Amino acid sequence: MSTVIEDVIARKVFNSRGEETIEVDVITNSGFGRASAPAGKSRGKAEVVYFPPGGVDEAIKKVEELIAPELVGLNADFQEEIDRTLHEIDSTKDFRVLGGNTAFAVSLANAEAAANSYGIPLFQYLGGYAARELPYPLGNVISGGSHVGGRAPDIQEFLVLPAGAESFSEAAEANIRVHRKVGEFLKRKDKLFNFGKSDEGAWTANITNLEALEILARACEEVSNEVNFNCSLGIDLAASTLWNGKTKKYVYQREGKELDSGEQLEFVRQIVEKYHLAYVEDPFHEEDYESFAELTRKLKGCLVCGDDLFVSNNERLIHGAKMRAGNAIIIKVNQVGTLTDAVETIEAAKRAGYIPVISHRSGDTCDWHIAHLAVAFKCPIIKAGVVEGARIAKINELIRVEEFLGDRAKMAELPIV
Ligand code: 2PG
Ligand code: MG
Repeated sequence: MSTVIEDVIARKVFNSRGEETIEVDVITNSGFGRASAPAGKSRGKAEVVYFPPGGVDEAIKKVEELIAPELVGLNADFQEEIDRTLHEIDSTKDFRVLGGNTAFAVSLANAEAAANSYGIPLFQYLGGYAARELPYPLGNVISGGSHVGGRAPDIQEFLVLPAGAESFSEAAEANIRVHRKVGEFLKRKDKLFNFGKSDEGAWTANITNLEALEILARACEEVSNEVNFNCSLGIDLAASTLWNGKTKKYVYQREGKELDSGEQLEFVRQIVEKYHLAYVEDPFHEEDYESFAELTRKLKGCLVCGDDLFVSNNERLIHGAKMRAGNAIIIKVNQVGTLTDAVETIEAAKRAGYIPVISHRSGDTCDWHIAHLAVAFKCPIIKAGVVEGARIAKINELIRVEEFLGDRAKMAELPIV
């Protein structure tokens, strides 16, 4: 058995939105790994640059001409060295030379190649024998905001979190029941509703924010009674996409209202209380650490999660943690480029008492790596959608991981603070 890298191959493939992306194979003496990069639609300003000028074609050239020659001969199980090499070749902070998505695909393919060379699953290779906790799946049920536009609600995502489930498979099934029920309720409410879905497989409908919350709350309540455990609600406001920096207002286009920061805080606080939300993501725009901190102080029993705020970046997290801005952080590896960067942020988040939530992107591929990262690095929540091919690939992989672990499998602890 040897993990020495023999070849690194890149190609152009497509994500679930049909956008071009990069896929990389890493081949070792005795193993193989493959990863393709996802893409966000509502991106944080501080995310790395996805591709170099020239796009995916140029990124493939960078792999062939710059990355492969440096990596061949190195050991795939020295992940930090591989990722450091990517940083050294690139030499910019935001991966604008190689492209963050190029680095992502190489980094993840390399980790998988190392695991495969040892003949063990990725989560065990990265997390060791002790890695045996399954995350709770946080799933998007109704879409709005910049993911849909038009007559959809202004809030980007209405989510379900099956917080009381005792196994991952039960949790995944509960989410699917909620999703199905919401579809039925939407049809009953609006005869023109045609079961349309967004990129993430969530329903798209001509309803207001509050109507979406009402419908989701009713579905969660009914499913909770059917499955005998609690399914909670969550939202992702993706508030940077609502924010108008000139007028300093959050613009709710569909509802024709504009809120200043104080009113936004009050609006969020009221819906958290009314619908007993367990999870609120990006309630304020990406530079407003202060409002995040104020809301976190005011809410009890609800995770306040930063996505565009932190962009999985260690420095931004440390800055926010000093003022207790939020108590959870979205981890999307392609916001920072490499696995090592993401792991650093996860570790820092845990030290600061933040809950790491590992997440898909709205344009994703059928890769399942994030399922393994959640178990390996003990992230108690995975945000990966409920249905749709690229989402279900991650959910189904966690069902397999749970089966693989057998009696040793247990659900993560879900601290709702
Ligand atoms: C988000 C994500 C995923 P995108 O805002 O959390 O749901 O969206 O990938 O478009 O950034
Ligand atoms: Mg988000």
